[in-house]
Amino acid sequence: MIEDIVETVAATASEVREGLPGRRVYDDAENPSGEKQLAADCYADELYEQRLLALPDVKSYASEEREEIVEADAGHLHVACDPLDGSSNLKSNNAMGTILGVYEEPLPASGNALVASAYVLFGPITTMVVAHEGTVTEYVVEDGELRVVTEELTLPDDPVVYGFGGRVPDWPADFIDYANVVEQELKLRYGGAMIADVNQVLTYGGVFAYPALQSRPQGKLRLQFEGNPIAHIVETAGGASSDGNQSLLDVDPTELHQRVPVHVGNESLIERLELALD
Ligand code: P6P
Repeated sequence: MIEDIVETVAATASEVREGLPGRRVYDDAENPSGEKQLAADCYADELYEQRLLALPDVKSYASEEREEIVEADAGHLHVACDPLDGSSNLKSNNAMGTILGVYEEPLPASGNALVASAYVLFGPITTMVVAHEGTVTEYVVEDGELRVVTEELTLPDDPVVYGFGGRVPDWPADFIDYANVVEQELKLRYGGAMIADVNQVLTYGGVFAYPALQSRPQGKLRLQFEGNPIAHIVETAGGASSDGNQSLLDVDPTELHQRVPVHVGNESLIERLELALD
């Protein structure tokens, strides 16, 4: 069940982290989103596929790093994995990690079909955040083992930080207006790996966004692998999410690698965002 998946991801993530040195080189390949793949991306992807599909409850494995879904013979849960979110941070030795969504329907699926979501953050220490059955739990991961450090993680009421992706000249005018106001109220925290930036929002309160851009109206982040799981975690922690109009969990799934504008954080900041984009 979910506990087996969480424990397997924690153990595998430790192995992935240990294997990062020496894998900072780019392979010749690209992922389905047209992004260059690091040797580390492929290494992590193969490990997660192997370990997760070996679990009896896992029916399929989908990854941001591969076009097709891999099916197992049995099981009823469908996992969507971003094996190394923010892998471009490997070159500069900044935080990154793994995102996992566990859906009870075949992919592409609505975020409302998530039964659990998690990320493993490779920061100064390795932590794991898991949303399941209405609660968010934070763990420290040591030698592949999980130790609970926060039993019911909730978003702080008073927002402190913000982080907005993309380039300012590429933001639509209505998002620029929203950003100009938020920048007067909060502190900038943007590090180029969504889970590290979202972890700051969950810790201090605030908002993270990778908005729609003029050059790419659907933004950069993938709904199945990034938007849905992170929205599930933030909403379970008492926050909100939006594609600009609605909760990310309500966005219609049309294709496995579809992109979506991502905004997550304190409810008041997300409400203001939706008003600004109206
Ligand atoms: P940019 C990492 O590549 C990622 O998918 C997210 O983790 C992160 O928030 C975003 O893209 C960073 O994008 O354009 O700032 O490099």
